[in-house]
Amino acid sequence: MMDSLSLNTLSKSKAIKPQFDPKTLPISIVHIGPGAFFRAHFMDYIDRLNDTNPRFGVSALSLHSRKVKDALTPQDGLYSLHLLDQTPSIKILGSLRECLFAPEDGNLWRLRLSAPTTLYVSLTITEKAYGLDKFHTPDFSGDELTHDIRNPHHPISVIGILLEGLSLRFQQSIAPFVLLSCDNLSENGSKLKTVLLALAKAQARDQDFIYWLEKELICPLTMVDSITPATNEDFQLLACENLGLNDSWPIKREAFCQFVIEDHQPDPSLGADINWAHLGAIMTSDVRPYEMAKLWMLNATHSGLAYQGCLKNYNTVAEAIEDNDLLNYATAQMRASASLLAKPPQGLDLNQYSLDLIKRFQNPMIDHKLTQIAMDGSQKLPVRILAPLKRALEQNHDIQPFVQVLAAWFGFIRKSYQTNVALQDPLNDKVWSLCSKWQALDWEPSSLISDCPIWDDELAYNPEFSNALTAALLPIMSSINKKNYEETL
Ligand code: CS2
Repeated sequence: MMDSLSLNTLSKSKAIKPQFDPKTLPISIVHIGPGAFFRAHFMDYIDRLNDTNPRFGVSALSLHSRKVKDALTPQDGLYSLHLLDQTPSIKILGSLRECLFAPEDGNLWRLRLSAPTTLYVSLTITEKAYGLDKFHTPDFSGDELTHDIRNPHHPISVIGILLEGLSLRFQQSIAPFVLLSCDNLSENGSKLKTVLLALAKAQARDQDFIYWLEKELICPLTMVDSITPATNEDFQLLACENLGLNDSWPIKREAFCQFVIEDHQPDPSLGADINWAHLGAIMTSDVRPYEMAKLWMLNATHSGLAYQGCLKNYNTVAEAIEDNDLLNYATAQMRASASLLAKPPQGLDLNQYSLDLIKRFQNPMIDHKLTQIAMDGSQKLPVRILAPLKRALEQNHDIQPFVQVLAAWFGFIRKSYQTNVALQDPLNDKVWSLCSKWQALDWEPSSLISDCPIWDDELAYNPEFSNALTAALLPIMSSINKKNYEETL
């Protein structure tokens, strides 16, 4: 029987190990939402930092599930990271010092967020947790945020918890932590700050506190990139074998990893002085060109491959990109998106970037499930498809690839509806009901386009858009309806 990974057994593994003693790391970072992406990306930077400057232990706070706490606490916070590329490598990361679960660790999260020694709070909470509507303005109608407006001191949402932590600091005259959003949103840091301020106002917080937040809270924009498939059982077995120890939650990713951070550092005397550039991050005064290139080229194409690939019954991105039609789609998508980038990142050749992205998608070691990318479409598509689509309409550019993705998204929803597979999307009731009418062979999609909850009337009633979407929908609809019809015979 293999030993389980922990501080006691660490030396038995041949994997690369932390150069620091995890036990002695002080906690100076709190991370909210410790999913696979955070453990693959942000934590790798922090582990490398601690190898030379061991001051940055991380406390990870989960809000909705105790799975991370249950898996990693018995392992002393250690877990293995597997870089899957031509030359695979394994390292054990040691910077995660504790895992908290908000509903049962209320005192501890308050203590961590208000401690003067907590210098950074980072987040990977996905698009839906930001409390923004389709116009990107704060929307507090969701259950958690509605609860937090009434109960500011007993919050359950990420935004509410952050605000309560910041307010505890304000009361004790402690400078705010630096707040690093690591989610795939355009202008993630400024959106986060806008939502925090709006919630503070909705909770009728003290004016001085609101002013302090406005003035002192630093939320740099970031762009994060590294393809990180979810861990599944097969990978876990293989990972433990390669590690020589039982790891209850190993993480895998491609070797490519990018972190672009707005160069907006606080006063170094406050201690939040991580030299991100030394760790390989790009520091820049303008993150937007990076984030737009990545969202509009990588993420847009990912979603396109996910919905079209699922309709063709492929499982992974690597499988989908082998299909010639989908490869052609991906190339056209990247070309269309690239042509809309007003200001590409300095020194980035967009042609080469497209070729590199295709190579990354083809990585046979990465079994990136299309269904993982397909989830939360109502939250992801506005950022990666609708934003460039609107620009394409304004500038009279090719809208075909964007429209093709939206048509495939509807097809994907319709197929899930038909096969009774639950749709993982916060707006699933709304989008399902739209597609439920999609039964009759002669059904036509105008109501689908006018009632879709993810875009506004301006887009819905744009004839160029609605005609193109109708044309792209017809073959998908008739093929799904035909299959449905044949199955009922
Ligand atoms: C993907 C991203 O799941 C998705 O929506 O497009 O998670 C993608 O893999 C990452 O942004 C890559 O950095």
